[in-house]
Amino acid sequence: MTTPAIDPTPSCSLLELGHDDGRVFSMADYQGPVPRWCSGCGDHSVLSATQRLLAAEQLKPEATVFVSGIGCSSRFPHYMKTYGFHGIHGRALPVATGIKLTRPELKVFTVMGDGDCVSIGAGHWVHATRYNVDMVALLLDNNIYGLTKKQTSPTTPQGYASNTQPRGSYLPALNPLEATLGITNASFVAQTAEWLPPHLYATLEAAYRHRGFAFVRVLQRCPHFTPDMYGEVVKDPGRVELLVHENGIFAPELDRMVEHKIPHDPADLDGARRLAEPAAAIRLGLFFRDETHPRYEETRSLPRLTAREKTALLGEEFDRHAV
Ligand SMILES: Cc1ncc(C[n+]2csc(CCOP(=O)(O)OP(=O)(O)O)c2C)c(N)n1
Ligand code: SF4
Repeated sequence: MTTPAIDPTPSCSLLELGHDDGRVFSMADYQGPVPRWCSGCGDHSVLSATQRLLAAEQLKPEATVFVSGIGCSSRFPHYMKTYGFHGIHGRALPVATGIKLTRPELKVFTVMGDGDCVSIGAGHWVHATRYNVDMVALLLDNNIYGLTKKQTSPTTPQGYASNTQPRGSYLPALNPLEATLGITNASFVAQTAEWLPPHLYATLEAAYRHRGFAFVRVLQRCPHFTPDMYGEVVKDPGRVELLVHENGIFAPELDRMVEHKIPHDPADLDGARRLAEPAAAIRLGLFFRDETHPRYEETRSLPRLTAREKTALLGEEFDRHAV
């Protein structure tokens, strides 16, 4: 845990949390301790883009929550000066879902590694996508288990040697974009790369503004264990293809650098699925967005009770069954 304890009976009302109290936040207001990630780790870039976004959107630190599982990337909440929950490996999404359903006024961000999200947490990833609860879900995909020292992950390219599969990963890599686009009720699917800050920022911004579950796969370098993974792509913008559309993600600085552009309307799910298939180039942009999909929080209306009231009701219920 990184931040002050949450009072189970909040003293401020929902109205007060949303009220403009005249404070102005700078990036420093969101910055926690100096990160302990390796030098050159792509997680640094995601952290600073996120802090920039929070400052641009003037999110109140006390009304913002970062939830993670376990992994290098999951140290993220420690480095934010907001509320945070550094949870259990693979379980970030159920925790984040619970927070958002209980406190809908909070802005919720979930940060997961590829092991966390598409391996041990795969079941939660599928159902969180379908539930479409309003939050930003970041998959920081370095194609390896970093914290546990270069173990093969589901997104490790076939043939890539690791400490658990030294002769190379046996199976073709799982494609998180194709998989998410195949889940019923998926409402926002995007891909970006941490070494392209303008695109990373524009993607985070679009995800934050989406109403629903915004799934963003961030391609992330792990120079410590997989320095060769993205080497050529980082040096050569010719290996990147940008999805472009008036309703897509705009990063004008990158538009000038990247020659290869593919027109793609993010409302076109079939087109998105085709573009998500493995290709020679890395495709970045907004694959799919549809804000008309139902969100789970809209389908249920629970009375808003304090923790004390809930405990009292639970006590009454138990009493009914006591002999
Ligand atoms: C239930 C459980 N199983 C396994 C582990 C060991 N473990 C910790 S982090 C991790 C994988 C980390 O990889 P990833 O999620 O891709 O994040 P990264 O470190 O690469 O950012 C594993 C297997 C654990 N902590 N808990
Ligand atoms: S091991 Fe890799 S993912 Fe972990 S902090 Fe170092 S560079 Fe980042």
